[in-house]
Amino acid sequence: MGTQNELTLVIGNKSYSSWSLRPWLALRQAGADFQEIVVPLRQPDTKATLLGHGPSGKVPVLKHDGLVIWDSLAICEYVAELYPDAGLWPADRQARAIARAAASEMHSGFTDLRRNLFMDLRTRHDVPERVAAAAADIARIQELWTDCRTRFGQGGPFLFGRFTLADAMFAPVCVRMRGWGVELEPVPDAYVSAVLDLPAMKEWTAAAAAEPWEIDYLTV
Ligand SMILES: N[C@@H](CCC(=O)N[C@@H](CS)C(=O)NCC(=O)O)C(=O)O
Repeated sequence: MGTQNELTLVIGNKSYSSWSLRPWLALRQAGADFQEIVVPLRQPDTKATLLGHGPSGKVPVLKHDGLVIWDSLAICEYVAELYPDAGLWPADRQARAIARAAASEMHSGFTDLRRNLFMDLRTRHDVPERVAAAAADIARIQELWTDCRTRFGQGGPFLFGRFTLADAMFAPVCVRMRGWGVELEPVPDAYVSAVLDLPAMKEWTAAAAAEPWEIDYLTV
C-alpha cells in the first residue's frame, strides 16, 4: 500500500492512448514522483477495469489524497497547482491566457485529425487520403503553433518558450505529424522535433515499443 498522498496515474496503452500521454508528460516535466497503472484498451475487460478506476470509464485518471480526477486537461491543471515551481503555465498573464486557449482548442477540437490520424507510436502510416481528410485541422494547428512561437516563444523551443501544458496537450499531435508523414512548414516542423526530443517523450516512446498489445485502428 502506498502512502495516502501518493500520485497514481491510470493510463491506456502508451502506443495508442493520446489522452493519457498529456498528463503523463505534465507529471514528468514537473518532476513528480508518481505510480502508473496501464490499462490496455479494446480488451474484453477494459470498460469494467476503467469504471473501477474512475466515473467516466476512460483514461487518464489521476488518484491523489483520496481524490479521483478524470479528464486529461483537469489533471494537467491539478498538476500545475501541485507543482507551481514547475511553471507549467506561462508566468505572464497574457501568455497564460493564450496558452489556455491553445490547450482548450486542442482538448475540444481537431476531430478530423484525431479520427483520421490516430496515434500509433510503433507504426509509420502512409495513407495520403487520411492526411487529406485532416487538412483543415493541420492548417489550423500550424497557424496556431506559428503564432505562439512567434509571439511568445523567445525563451526556448516550445510554444511559450519553456515547456508548458500547451505543449503537453499537443505532444500527441506532434507524434501524429511524424507518424503519418505530414509535411510541415519550417516553424511547426522545428517545434515538433523539439517536443519529440524531450527525454520524457523518448521514455514514453521506448515503453510503447515494448508493449505486447496490438490494435489495428485502420480496421477496428
Ligand atoms: N476528454 C477525455 C477523453 C478521454 C478518452 O477518450 N480516453 C480514451 C483513450 S485515449 C479511453 O479511455 N477510451 C476507452 C474506452 O472508451 O473504452 C480526456 O481528455 O481525458
